[in-house]
Amino acid sequence: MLTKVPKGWKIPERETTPEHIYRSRRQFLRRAGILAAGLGGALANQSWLGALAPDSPGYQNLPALKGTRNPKYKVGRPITDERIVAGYNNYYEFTTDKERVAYVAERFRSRPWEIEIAGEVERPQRLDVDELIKRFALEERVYRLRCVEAWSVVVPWVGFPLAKFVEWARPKSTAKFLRMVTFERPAEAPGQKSQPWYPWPYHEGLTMAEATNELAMIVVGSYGHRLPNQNGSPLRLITPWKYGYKSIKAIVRFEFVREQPPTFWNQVASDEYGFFSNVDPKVPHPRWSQATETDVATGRRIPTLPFNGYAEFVAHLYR
Ligand SMILES: Nc1nc2c(c(=O)[nH]1)N[C@H]1C(S)=C(S)[C@@H](COP(=O)(O)O)O[C@H]1N2
Ligand SMILES: [Mo]
Repeated sequence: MLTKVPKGWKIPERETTPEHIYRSRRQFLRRAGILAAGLGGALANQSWLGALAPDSPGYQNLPALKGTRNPKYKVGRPITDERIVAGYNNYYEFTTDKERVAYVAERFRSRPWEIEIAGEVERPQRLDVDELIKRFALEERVYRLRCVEAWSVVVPWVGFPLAKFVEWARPKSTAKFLRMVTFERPAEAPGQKSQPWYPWPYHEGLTMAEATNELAMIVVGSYGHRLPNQNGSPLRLITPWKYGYKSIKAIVRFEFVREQPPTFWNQVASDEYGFFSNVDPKVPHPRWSQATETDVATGRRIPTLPFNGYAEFVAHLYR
């Protein structure tokens, strides 16, 4: 087990990938004869913006999408430059190289897109994503996003409260959890084809109390326009008090279920990624500390806050 926290803010991939996944991936790649150099050296602090390709694709020409700014949720940090949020992503369906996701996802077709609502609901249904979005008043909320790999950004999301969606979907009283599932299209998402050891499609879950908490949001836009592919177009979850991997992208199915559903990262490494995954600076990841995080905009290390700064809204859920 590695216990050392890397100095540079970029954590080498071998330290953030569960050990057995890292090993089986290398074996797979070696067998396939395509083991790339990868594992780039740590970038010097502060050089982040300069190191980014001048403008990664996918976000410049999207249709405008405005929401009424909701000033209730304060972050105490500037909004992160959009070039970073649209140019540095985790989206394993496409690639594990964060700086390449925008390029690999550029031609992915995220419309038309059908959403399925299933399980313990009064009326199971399928509908077009834009038909769904039309039913809700859009808000803009500026939230922190804290990845389990100890980096963070601040993003102006556009969307609506997940609680409103749940109310509209009319779950039965037997619904105890909300399960969400991402698309499975390996022909268009090379990461799904090249990484067969992952339990695709990506899937996540929340308790009904979490899903109806005021912070949980269905996000359909960012920075005043439609969501770019790399950030989860056409529709994703944002749960800002949890590590980023709970915020599942490109959802195709919402399923109300009776039992706690399995989740993608928990199935991959249950000792490292739990069901709740609330941000907690006091509980280290088995392979690195969670006490601080790198603000990707500045390269500076800042303290990590309990529940990512949202304790007043959610701590009561876990007492
Ligand atoms: N479907 C899907 N959703 C996902 C992921 C993924 O690989 N696939 N990565 C998660 C992780 S680890 C993080 S940190 C956030 C990153 O969101 P962003 O790229 O919009 O900043 O998306 C989350 N949602
Ligand atoms: Mo993450």
